[in-house]
Formats: sequence, C-alpha cells, structure tokens
Amino acid sequence: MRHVYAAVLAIFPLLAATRSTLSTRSALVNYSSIFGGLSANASIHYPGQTDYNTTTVQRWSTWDEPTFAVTIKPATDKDVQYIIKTANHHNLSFFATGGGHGGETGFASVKQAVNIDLSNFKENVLDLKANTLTVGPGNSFSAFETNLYHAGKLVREYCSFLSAILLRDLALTCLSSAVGNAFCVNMIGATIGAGVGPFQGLHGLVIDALRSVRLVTASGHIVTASETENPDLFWAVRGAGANFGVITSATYEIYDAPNNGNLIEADFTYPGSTNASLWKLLESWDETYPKEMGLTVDASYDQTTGETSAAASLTYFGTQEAAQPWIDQFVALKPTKWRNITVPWSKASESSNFGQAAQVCDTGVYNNHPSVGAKKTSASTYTEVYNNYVEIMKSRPWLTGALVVQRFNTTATLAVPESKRGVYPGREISSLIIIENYYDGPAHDAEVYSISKKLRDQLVPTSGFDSLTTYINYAHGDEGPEVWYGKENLARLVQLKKKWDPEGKFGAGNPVPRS
Ligand SMILES: Cc1cc2nc3c(=O)[nH]c(=O)nc-3n(C[C@H](O)[C@H](O)[C@H](O)COP(=O)(O)OP(=O)(O)OC[C@H]3O[C@@H](n4cnc5c(N)ncnc54)[C@H](O)[C@@H]3O)c2cc1C
Ligand SMILES: *[C@@H]1O[C@H](CO)[C@@H](O)[C@H](O)[C@H]1NC(C)=O
Ligand SMILES: *[C@@H]1O[C@H](CO)[C@@H](O)[C@H](O)[C@H]1NC(C)=O
Ligand SMILES: *[C@@H]1O[C@H](CO)[C@@H](O)[C@H](O)[C@H]1NC(C)=O
Ligand SMILES: *[C@@H]1O[C@H](CO)[C@@H](O)[C@H](O)[C@H]1NC(C)=O
Ligand SMILES: *[C@@H]1O[C@H](CO)[C@@H](O)[C@H](O)[C@H]1NC(C)=O
Ligand SMILES: *[C@@H]1O[C@H](CO)[C@@H](O)[C@H](O)[C@H]1NC(C)=O
Ligand SMILES: CC(=O)N[C@H]1CO[C@H](CO)[C@@H](O)[C@@H]1O
Repeated sequence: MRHVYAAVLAIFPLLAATRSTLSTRSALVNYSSIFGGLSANASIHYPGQTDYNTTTVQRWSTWDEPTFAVTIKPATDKDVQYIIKTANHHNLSFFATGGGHGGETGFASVKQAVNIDLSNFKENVLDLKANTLTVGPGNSFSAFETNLYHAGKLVREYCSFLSAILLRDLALTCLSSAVGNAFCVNMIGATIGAGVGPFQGLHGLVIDALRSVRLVTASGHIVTASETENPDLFWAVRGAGANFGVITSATYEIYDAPNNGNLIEADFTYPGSTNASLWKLLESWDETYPKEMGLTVDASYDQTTGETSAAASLTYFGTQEAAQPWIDQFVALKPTKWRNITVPWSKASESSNFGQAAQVCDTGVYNNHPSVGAKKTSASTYTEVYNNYVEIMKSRPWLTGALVVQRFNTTATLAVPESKRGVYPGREISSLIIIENYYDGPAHDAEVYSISKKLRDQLVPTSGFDSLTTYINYAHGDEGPEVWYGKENLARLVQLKKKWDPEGKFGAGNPVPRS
C-alpha cells in the first residue's frame, strides 16, 4: 500500500474532529494503521490534505453531502472486501463513492465515514462475440462511448440527459475528454437506480441491458448476481442497487446501433415568454412521441440579467427526413437561435447545447433537484409552476433555477416482461419534471425545501399518477421507500435487506426498511 499521507494523519483526523459528533472516535483511529493490509496499488487519503481534492472523487453537489474521516481507493475486489471486513471489525461506517453525482437528504446522515472511492476500477471490456460490455465502477459513460461506436454497437443508454438539462450553461457532464480524468456520471451508479436517457425509447432502461454484477456484500463476501446466480439479489440490484453491496463489475448486453450509429441533434433557444407554447407542443405529442427521439425542454431565470429564457434539446436516432417534422414544430415557435447537426451517437453529449459542453464535470456546486414523474403532460400546470418559480426567484437573488422536462417514449420499457423487470417502479413515467435549485448554502435549505415542496405538490395532480412518483436517481430523499421502490416491491425488498445487509450499512440515500 502507498501510505500516501500517513505522516499527516495525526493532524487531519483532529481537524475533522471539530466538525463531528463522532469526533473523539475518529481522532483516536489511525486509519493508515488499521487498513495496513491493502494491496500495493490501493491508497489512503485524508480530507484537508493539499491534494485531497485532486486525488479523490469530488461530489457534484455539496448539498447534504456525506462527510468522511478518510478516503480509501481500493485497487482490487479483495481490497474492497478487506475494507468492509476491517471497518466492520472496528465498528466504522463506510460509504461507496462511484461518480459522486448522487444527492439525497439521507447522505447527510453519513458522518466521518470510511469512503470507498471506486475510481481505480477501470475495467472496460468489449466482447463482440458475446455481445457484452463489462465495466468497473471507475468508468463514466464517456469512457467507453468511443470504442462501442467504432464497433457499431450501442449500450441502451448514455449519460447526457440530466446533463444537457442541468442548467444549460453547465451543459453536458458525461464526457471526460475535455477535462482529463473527469469524475462524471458513473455508469454503475446510474444503472443501479434504473438508468434513463434519450435512447430509452429504442431499447429500454439501462437495467434492461444489465446481465450480471459482481458485488462485495455488507459482511465482506464477494458474490455474483444474475438471472441464474442469486436471482433475488439481481432483482434487487435493478432499482435498489445502492442498498446491497459495493458493485465492482457489471456486464451489459449491447445492441447494433441504428442508422449507422448517427443521430440528428437539434438545439433551440427561446425567450421565457415562449414557455407555454413549448409546453403545449409537448402536450400535443402525448400520444405520438416517437421512440427514436430524446428531448429535454427547460425554462429558467437568470439572476444576473433578470431575464427568463427557454430551450429545447432534441436527439433523433434516424434520418434527417424522419426527424424534420419534429424539428419543424420547434422552428415554428420562432427560436432566437437554433441549429441541427448529424453526429455519431458517441458524440451526442459533447455536441449538445450548441456544442457548449465545456464546463462539463464541474463539481462542488451547491444544488438540489426535486422531481416529479408523469405519464401525461399538462401545459397549463407547467406554465403556472414556471411562473410561480420565476416570481419566487425574483425576490430571492440568491436562488437560480430552472424547470426542466425530459420526455421518453415508454413502449420499450413497458414491453419488458414482468419476470425480467427488476425493482424500478417507474416504467410508466414518460416525463420527468425537475425543479433545479442552485443557491448559496445551508442557510437557505429550509426555505428552498418549502418552495420546492409547494411546486412539486402543484405538479402531482396533473401527472397522471394518483400520488407523487419519481425516478430514484432524481429523487430529493424525502419521498420514502414506496415512491423509490414501489409499494408492491417493499415486502420482498425488506426480506432481501434482512438477508444481505441486516445492519443497514448500505443505502443511506434511499434506505430500504429493515423491517
Ligand atoms: C449532471 C447529472 C447528469 C445525470 N444524467 C443521468 C442520466 O442521463 N441518466 C440517469 O439515469 N441518471 C442520470 N443522473 C442521475 C444519476 O444516475 C445519479 O446521480 C447516480 O446516483 C449517480 O451515480 P454516481 O456513482 O455518480 O454517484 P455517487 O454519489 O457516487 O453514488 C450514488 C449512490 O450510489 C451508490 N453507488 C455508487 N456506485 C456504486 C457501486 N459501484 N456499488 C454500490 N453502490 C454504488 C453510492 O453509495 C450512493 O449511495 C445524472 C445526475 C447528474 C448530477
Ligand atoms: C499511523 O499508522 C501508520 C502506519 O502504521 C504509521 O506510519 C503512523 O506513524 C501512525 N500515525 C500515528 C499518528 O500514530
Ligand atoms: C499496480 O498497477 C500497475 C500499473 O497499473 C500494474 O502494472 C501492477 O501490476 C499493479 N500491481 C498489482 C499488485 O496489482
Ligand atoms: C477542497 O474542496 C473543499 C470542498 O469542496 C473546499 O472547501 C476546499 O477549499 C478545497 N481545498 C483545496 C485545497 O482546494
Ligand atoms: C458502533 O458504532 C455506533 C455508532 O456509529 C454505536 O452506536 C454503537 O454503540 C457501536 N457499537 C459498538 C459495539 O461499539
Ligand atoms: C410563460 O408563458 C405564459 C403564456 O404565454 C406567459 O404569460 C408567461 O409570462 C410566461 N412566463 C414567463 C416567466 O415568462
Ligand atoms: C411510442 O413510440 C411508438 C413507436 O414509435 C408509437 O407507436 C407510440 O405511439 C409511442 N407512444 C406514445 C405514448 O407516444
Ligand atoms: C437550418 C439547418 O441547419 N438545417 C439543416 C438541418 O440538417 C439538414 C441535413 O444535414 C440540412 O440539410 C439543413 O440545412
């Protein structure tokens, strides 16, 4: 093991001590000593060290983030096993960090934990005979987009969706090329919630392509889960995957890319006053939205200029002729700026938002994004919510936000037979409506929460669902297990939790109840 910072150990746990109720404990623990049995390529890092931020995965949002006494970067499955067994032996809590893009109120309950940073797990094996891709949790989507593209293949998803969205200026987060070894959305982290995105209409969710995972359990056992091995666990991993262990490898089925791997991409900008027309357009497509299309529409308010704006970003996996009628309807709304281009699918994230994907993987921004799933569009509700939100922002200079709608065609996700579905309860969701809040820190948490809750409550009655529904990976953390996992799945999940993680060591963001 490289004792990267053993020397400063005496100082940093003490610094940490001032911030935590577990302070006394963590100050007394010499982590470098108790984790002395790691393999040669593993390393130990302490928060506060000068290069801590550049050597460990940083969180995308710092809102309600977990805190760590130490970060360990294991290099092998055995290291992960050893870390878990050692932490259990010393009664230390631990947390698995993939890409650091998750944000849930429950993460705040993770204090001075042992952080298992999985970025060394770069496995990335394309097997064209078996038609599979096997990846480790140290990969963002972009890590393998290019080799798949050259092989004429496609995974059911790629990252990009929330990204193109999440404040257009932040743009696309999936590509690492622009920023070197960027810590962008993690393939496995997204998968274990379901994995949604613009290609979902063609092939379904990312979990529908998942064939097996290898994971290290709460007791430190290394197990495989697939349809034939530990099938119950495999079911649970597909939607509740953060609750059962540390996944160190995942194998996906891959598909021939349609249209020679090329897709049409179009971006449009409008003044905020166009918002209602954009929502009406979405509403008019509720029965006809094509499976080849991915779409994000957002409306926002800029605190600096005091101006509202709206935007749409579309991908179409087909010919220009097929995409044109959809593009024309956006053009008819008189964008102030627009373009369409044909790009290889592997470049779609990079080139979206007019190619402005520069600040791709910015981390450390204080934000949260409560959301609502819908199976119907309501232009009048979205207009009302957007107007309310803008009014709220106008009197709160510290709050910047956007109302974002992602659209999906659900035919493929609903075509998956019951027996192959996994836990994820949101297959009927054809729109995810996201309230994106960017603000200045914890002092405004309570106020932003109360604002978000009101806006969210306003969106539910016209969503087509009887009660609040959303996608776990876009959840706020207050929705509860019935929303994250589905009421009908809870009894079976609770049993599995008792079997695989009886002490609740995993799943702080969205805990599966233990009884
Ligand atoms: C900019 C942005 C774009 C996004 N785009 C998409 C998108 O296109 N499609 C989509 O479906 N979602 C998208 N998401 C949501 C994303 O799926 C979730 O944020 C997801 O939790 C991120 O995983 P992570 O590993 O990066 O995050 P982390 O915060 O590292 O992990 C999130 C949770 O998963 C657990 N976890 C992570 N890796 C593992 C592992 N290997 N084994 C066990 N547990 C693990 C963690 O312990 C934690 O509980 C996006 C989010 C952001 C911020
Ligand atoms: C902690 O343990 C490491 C490795 O065993 C050792 O080198 C270091 O001196 C110890 N630090 C303290 C403060 O005891
Ligand atoms: C450590 O990493 C290096 C470089 O990737 C590799 O050559 C070596 O085999 C690894 N060592 C072990 C023990 O795995
Ligand atoms: C590291 O990141 C933390 C939190 O994001 C920040 O407070 C700190 O100033 C950073 N440290 C350095 C050396 O950049
Ligand atoms: C283990 O730690 C928890 C707090 O993290 C504490 O409540 C519990 O009493 C500890 N158990 C033992 C056996 O020390
Ligand atoms: C949204 O559109 C409606 C209808 O055109 C308009 O009245 C309203 O001002 C727009 N909202 C904003 C914030 O521009
Ligand atoms: C989804 O796409 C299919 C094929 O393009 C189409 O027949 C169907 O009507 C679409 N569904 C909805 C609800 O738009
Ligand atoms: C306005 C614009 O750029 N339209 C283009 C959209 O893409 C097609 C096919 O590449 C072009 O023919 C159009 O000129």
